[in-house]
Amino acid sequence: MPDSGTASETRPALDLSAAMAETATAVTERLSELLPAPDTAESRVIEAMRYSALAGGKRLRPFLLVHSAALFHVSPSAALTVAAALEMIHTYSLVHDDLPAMDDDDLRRGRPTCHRQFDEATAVLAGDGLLTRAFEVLADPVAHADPAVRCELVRELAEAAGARGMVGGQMVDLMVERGIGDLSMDVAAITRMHQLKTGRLILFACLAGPIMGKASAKMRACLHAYGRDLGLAFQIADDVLDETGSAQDLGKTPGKDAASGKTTFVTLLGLDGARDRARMLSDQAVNHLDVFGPEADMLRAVARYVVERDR
Ligand code: GRG
Repeated sequence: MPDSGTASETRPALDLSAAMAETATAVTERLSELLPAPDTAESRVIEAMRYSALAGGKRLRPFLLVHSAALFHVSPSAALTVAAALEMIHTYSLVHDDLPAMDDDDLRRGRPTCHRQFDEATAVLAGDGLLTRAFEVLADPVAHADPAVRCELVRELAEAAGARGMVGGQMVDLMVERGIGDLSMDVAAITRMHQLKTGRLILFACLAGPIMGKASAKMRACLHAYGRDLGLAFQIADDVLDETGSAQDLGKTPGKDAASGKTTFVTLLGLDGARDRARMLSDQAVNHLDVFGPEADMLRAVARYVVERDR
């Protein structure tokens, strides 16, 4: 008789970094296919879109999307297409965030920012091009055979990226930084701002799979709770890294929050308090996956990575 063992003894070893590298390569290839460089007068804007979208990054959102979709037996190729659309939106937000009118940054993903490499107007257009191309991709049958599912993906992503999501969070962030509207930031207010600015796209990454797999309301609620806690844990870890990370590891300029006197989870909770809060949220995210068996182990592992990462 085979040794029955415990569940954890018989599970195959997880290699999170290999799995993340595999998704990163696959999504970069899909982005390259979805953003072909034309030989026409307007090719400069596509070149700028490709420059930023193919530059790398952790590809965390695609990883979450692909692995939560796998829980519901979604076609891996369709999940990768939706993940590429999401990464286009994420990249557009970074390109626009780096502009002189916003954060005025020189370094992103270890390379000159889009407006430094090209010029400001081209970077605005590249961001616009990525934002709109993402929805064109989601509306295409390659994203999903069922038009009702495509419609739901479009609606969910538009809400996550728009004024009731990431754009709204970015607005509040700028208002606080520039003293517009006299907003004061306590833990509750900063939590809400980051749930919009960073959390909503991460939440979409975790919800797209259950939407594509037509999962039950109960399963959807579990992934929703996981994505919400993970998004906030990710942002708190980002605040910690801004304080402790290096430009080489992060591929962007660290220490900007402290230099500008910005209120962050670190200024409100202290470094140790912020780390504890991020770990607590990551544990809580993992607990929301209790309805799943070992098939959700990659999502459990990435929740730990999000708060222990150094880039
Ligand atoms: C301009 C509409 C608009 C929104 C900008 C996302 C954002 C909103 C600004 C980025 C500024 C920032 C540093 C936010 C903190 C968290 C965050 C989104 C970090 C970047 O995401 P990563 O670490 O980046 O996943 P990579 O390069 O790995 O994809």
